[in-house]
Amino acid sequence: MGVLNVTPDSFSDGGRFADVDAAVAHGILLHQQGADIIDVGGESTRPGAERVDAATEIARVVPVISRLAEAGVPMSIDTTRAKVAEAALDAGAVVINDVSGGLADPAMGTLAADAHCPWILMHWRGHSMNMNELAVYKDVVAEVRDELSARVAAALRAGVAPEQLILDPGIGFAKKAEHNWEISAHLDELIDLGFPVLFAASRKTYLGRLLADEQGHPRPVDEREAATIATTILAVAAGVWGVRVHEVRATVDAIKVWRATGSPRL
Ligand code: PMM
Repeated sequence: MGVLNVTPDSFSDGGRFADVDAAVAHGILLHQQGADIIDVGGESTRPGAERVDAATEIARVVPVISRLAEAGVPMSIDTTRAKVAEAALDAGAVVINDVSGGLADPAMGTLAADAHCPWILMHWRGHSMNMNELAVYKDVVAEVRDELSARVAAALRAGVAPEQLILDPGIGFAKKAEHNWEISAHLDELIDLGFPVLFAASRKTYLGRLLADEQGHPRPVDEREAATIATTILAVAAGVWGVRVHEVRATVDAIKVWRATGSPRL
């Protein structure tokens, strides 16, 4: 999955693709580089981000989705709002990527049930404004697994078929660095739930902290690529279904290396 944030303030690539032509060209490039799905988002979820209204989100994503659909590019819509997801599906998106796992908008379950499309349920505890306060766990892997299972149960109650669901541990969402590492080390426990798992660590803050310089300054966002690829490939080897990244070509190269060595489980 290649990331296409059509936002002026996104965490890692914000501002670069706010222009429709530039966003469409970048989406096509990521698809040509080997991304099976392009994840189009119109609201930043970086820590502390302010929310935008649904109309703004729709105005950002729909023109880009329509043009990419015409070009034959499969897309997911990265939103927590059913209204935005519906507009995106109408414009040609084929997957709902809901970082709130259905918690932010109760109408999302009904929409996914009616649309019969894949629905990515991410582990989430609250909007980006205050999510860092919610990063409190006794056993992060067990709690993420249990909270995701509760979201699965809610989705099924809304009439969604189990085959539609994809789970995501939500790296960096209400999680400190140690929680992200713990989840990375125990992805098998999420995969054991029996649903496809998506892993999305690309360029995130905890990688910048790991690579901080001697003065403690985090590594800048655009210099976290090698660390992104390392953690992404470890997740692939652990058996995840998909990975969400900004730099598709380098990730595809790394997956080719892993496959050439016989796809070993690490
Ligand atoms: N992370 C971001 C946005 N959307 N979707 C899923 N399913 N999982 C994630 O971890 C996720 C996401 C934030 O990262 P970005 O600002 O680099 O897009």
